[in-house]
Formats: sequence, C-alpha cells, structure tokens
Amino acid sequence: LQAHGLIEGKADAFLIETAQDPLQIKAAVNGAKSAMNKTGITLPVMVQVTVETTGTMLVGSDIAAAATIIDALDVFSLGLNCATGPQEMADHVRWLSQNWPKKISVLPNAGLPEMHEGHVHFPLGPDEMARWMERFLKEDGINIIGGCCGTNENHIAALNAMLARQENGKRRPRPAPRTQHWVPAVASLYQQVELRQDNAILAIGERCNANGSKKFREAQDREDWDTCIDMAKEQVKEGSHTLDICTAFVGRDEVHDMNAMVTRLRGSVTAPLVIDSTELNVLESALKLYGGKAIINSINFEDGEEPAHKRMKLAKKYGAAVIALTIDEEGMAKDVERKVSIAHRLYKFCCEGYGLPPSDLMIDPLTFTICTGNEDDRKLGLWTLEAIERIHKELPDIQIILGLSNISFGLNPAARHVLNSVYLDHAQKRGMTGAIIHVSKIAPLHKIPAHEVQAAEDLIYDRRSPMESAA
Ligand code: THG
Repeated sequence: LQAHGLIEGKADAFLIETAQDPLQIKAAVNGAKSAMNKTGITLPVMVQVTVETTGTMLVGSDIAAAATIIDALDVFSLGLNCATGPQEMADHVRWLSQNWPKKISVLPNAGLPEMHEGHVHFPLGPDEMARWMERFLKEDGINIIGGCCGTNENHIAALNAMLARQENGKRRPRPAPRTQHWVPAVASLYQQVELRQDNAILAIGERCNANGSKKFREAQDREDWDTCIDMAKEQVKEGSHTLDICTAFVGRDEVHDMNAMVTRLRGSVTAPLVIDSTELNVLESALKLYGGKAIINSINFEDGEEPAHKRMKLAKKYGAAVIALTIDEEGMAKDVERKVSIAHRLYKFCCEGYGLPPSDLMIDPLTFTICTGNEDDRKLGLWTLEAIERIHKELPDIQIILGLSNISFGLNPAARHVLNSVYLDHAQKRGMTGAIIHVSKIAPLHKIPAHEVQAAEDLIYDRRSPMESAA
C-alpha cells in the first residue's frame, strides 16, 4: 500500500534505505514490485544498507552477504547510508566498487556522532565530506551521492560544488571506470558462499534430512530442535559450505517442522540453506522466513511445466538459486541423451524464461544406486558421469550437482564411504561443481587403499571385478 501511494504520488524511484536486516529488504522490494505490477508502472528500486562500525549490518550481514542477497532481487542500485561517516564506509565502498555489477550510492553521516554537553554533534564539515565523496567518485566509480544524519544544506551544496568542479564544470562528471567482478554465490545472513569453489566442490551437508538420517528423523519427531541444530552446526564445522534441509516425514506437519528449522538455523549457522521439499507451500514458507539467499531443491518437469513455473516464481520473488533435476513427463532420465536434453530444456526454462543467472542454476543429472546387483542398473553411474561431462561442455556457466550418497545405497557403510569418495572424485573431474554429501565420510583418494579404489572404479565403469567381496 505504501509503495502504491508513492507511485500514485509520482515518485521517480523507490529508495529502501537504512536497512538493518536483509529480510526487511526482501519484504520492501517485494512490496514495491507488487505495487508496480498492479499499476503497470515500473520504477527503479534502490537499496541502501546500514553497516555499523562493527563492519556488519545489525543482524550480522557483511557487505558481501548483503550484496549477494540483494542482487538476486533484481534492483537498480545498492549503496550505504547512515550509522557511520565516509571514512568508516570506505572499505565497503571499495568492496562494492570491485564487485557489485550495478549502480552504487553512498550517503554517509557527517562522521561518527560525538556527545558535547548532552548534545549530539556530527564532526564532519561540508568540505571534508565533499573531499571524501570526490575520492569515492574518482577511485571507486560510485554513481549516486548524498548525506544522511548530521548533514544539512551546506553539505549538499558542497557536494554539488564538488560535482560542478569535475571535468572543468563542462558537464556532469562520469564516475571513474570500474572493473568489477561479480562472483556467483548464495548467502546466509552472515556470509557469502561462492557457488564455484576453487579446486573443490560446493559441499552441501546431507544430514539434516528426515529421510537421510535416522538421528535427525528421531530428533525431529520428538521436536528436539537443539539436536537438529547441533547436527547442522557439526556439518558446518566439518566443512559443509551449505546445508540441505528436508523435514518431509509421514505423519508430521512438514511446514511446521521446516519453519522450526529455518527460524532456528537462520541466526545460528553461517552456511546458506538448501530448502529440500517437493511441496510448494513448504518451499514458500521457508523462503519467507529466510533472510539469506537460499537454494530451492528442487524443480523438475515430472508433472509438466506448471509446478516448475510456480517454483521459478518463488525463486525470483525471494531471490534464490535453484537445483533442477533431469526429470520430465516421461520420468527420471537414466541415459546420457535424455539427461543432456532435459538439462538444455531446464536451462531454457529457468535462464531464458525467468532470467535466472546461469550460475544460479544447479542441474542435478541424478544419482542412482549401482549396487542392486541388477544387470539394468550397472551402467547408471557411468551414464551420469558421461552426462556431467557433456552438460559441463555444453552449458559451461551453470553448476552441476549430485545427491552423491544415493550411488551406494545397498552396500555396507565402509564400502559406501569408499564408493562415494571415488565416485565424487570422478564426477568432479568431469565438471561436477557441487554435491550433497556427508563431508566427514568423504576421503581423498590417496587415503584409500589402492585395491579399494580399484574395486570401486570397476563397479562404476562396470568392469565386472566384483565389489561384492567388499560389500
Ligand atoms: N538430489 C537432490 N536432492 C536430494 C537428493 C538428490 N536430496 C536428498 C538426497 N537425494 C540426498 N541426501 C541424502 C542424505 C542421506 C543419504 C543419502 C542421500 C544416506 N543416508 C544414510 C542412509 O540412509 O543409509 C545414512 C543413514 C543415517 O545416518 O541414519 O545415504 O539426489 N537434488
């Protein structure tokens, strides 16, 4: 309603400012978008976060986390205002300059407030303020300037005079050129996590899953949330970059349990969340509660495109990355050709249809167990590897992930760890960028006895040297 009134009143842009919490920004941006949809009038949406002297927003988000979350909301500009003066903002302005792909605004206070005989005094005068802004303009290429607390018409006049001095006063100054480098990422409230890890995969912790862990399921069933959260924290400690959360459990309320997890996790773990549910309402209620940039797990075309449309709308509305499975109206893709062709269809649907950045699309070409003993299943692991290689070649900018542990269902735990580790290594070499795994149960190949690696590879490549002895 407020946004609607601003449009009716002929506002030129929306400015969402002095933001302390990314969740508040998501709500405000969506309010503005909904009013723009209703009126058919599109205005630029500008966002400004308030970074305290601690170096983070009040809830703890640093500038990289905030930028990652806000970028996914498709805004016009991002900047800083309030809390501090320009000096304290300089590092964050520099970060924006080097990373943020769109316009940058800077509206500092007139320095850090001091108390003088019971009165608040802002120490920075107009000229000093203008010198800082000139530096930001010339060194960091910022686009929009102004002042916040403690500034008055004299400060603004000084900024105006500074601008008029640029380029001999002939015309409005161009900001210094920037060579920013935007890194594809997701984020918790606290930190940005890059979707492409250097020489490693993005590790998605698998254990907070009612179907994937007996311990989790039992804790969830007795609503022992402390144990559930401890399992999340333990996975982060072990090296999980993000956490898969699944509360689907027959006989329990999945929305209630997901909400219980998200409200507790958002303020207590630094890893971004992967919301794993087949139910649209579970996905939406989790995303509504989460201030970070989450990953939706998952979309597919099993029941046609309608469910995928609904999930992509959620992804755009709440600013999330997306895991997409190679499943279509014919079912789960098992052979290479079908996996690759569905991957292309998913790419067109999500990236061309909804403007999802390719780097935020995480294709999962499906892992099936190769340990059933069925003749028909023996090549499933190999086909997935070949599909990874092709998808990586044909769609180099997207991410490729697997629910790795599925590969070894049916084996004993020790053999599973070996097969999972070896399969991970092969999948990574072919272009997989992330995996849902139990990090502490993955070993580097040089730590696994050579004959066990050999046995696992024989199984993966269907070379008929029986792994059965290991099982
Ligand atoms: N793709 C995507 N999402 C997924 C999967 C996928 N989410 C769920 C699942 N598959 C990946 N997660 C797991 C989690 C646990 C196990 C397997 C896959 C697992 N758990 C042991 C078991 O069940 O035997 C441990 C049991 C225990 O600790 O009690 O194997 O493919 N996108």
